[in-house]
Amino acid sequence: MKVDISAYLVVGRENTNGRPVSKIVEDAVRAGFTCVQIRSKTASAREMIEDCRESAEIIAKLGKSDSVTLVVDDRLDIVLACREIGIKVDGIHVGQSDIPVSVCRKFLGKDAVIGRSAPTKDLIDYVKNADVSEIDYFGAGPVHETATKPDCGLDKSSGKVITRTFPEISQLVSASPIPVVVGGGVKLNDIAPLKATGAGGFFVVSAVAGAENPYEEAKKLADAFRL
Ligand code: TZP
Ligand code: MG
Repeated sequence: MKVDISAYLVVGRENTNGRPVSKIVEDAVRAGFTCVQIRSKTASAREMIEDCRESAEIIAKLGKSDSVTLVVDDRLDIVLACREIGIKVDGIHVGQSDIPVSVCRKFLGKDAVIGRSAPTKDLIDYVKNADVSEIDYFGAGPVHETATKPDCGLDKSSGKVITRTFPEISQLVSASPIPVVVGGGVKLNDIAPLKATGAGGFFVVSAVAGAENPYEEAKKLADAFRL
């Protein structure tokens, strides 16, 4: 599947203020989001499968199964289980300490979408030299420190969170042979400068999943990136 990372929602049960994950997915996709990642560090496997099922069904109901990509963070087992029971999950997003890309690719096949988080340290060198033959896009950030993932950008030696400035993101985008989606604390007023860096898209959790009106917030964000 060809992936459109321009407006990318990351969501799990811990991010929705008690609302169903699939309701947030529905609002975001209706508002023009093109990629959805189910990510939870607290949900059980069965709960994650259920969230994938309901999300895939909603994407299908909106007639967007071929244009909106549904991936799971980290959990190759969940992706495989979904596929086994007929739930359309398109791929996986893995970080630096997760299951190797080559293993994901072997199990998921050539048409799967595989995203990879760029590391915190030596970012530019990494994207220049990384083997990207089996990866569809890089994720990078954070733009701001974020309570959603407090260890994002954490430099273990200094204990400080390293955020990415827009000029750094521009450099990163130019150095990367594949598209880069950028997130971490991203809010509406970050979208214009982010777009100006040449990034392929933005990703958000709380700006949409934590919003009182997720549809309206998602629409503002998606429109801002595209206009
Ligand atoms: N990966 C890097 S930062 C992050 C993830 C999943 C969380 C971003 O959350 P928010 O609420 O958009 O700051
Ligand atoms: Mg991970």
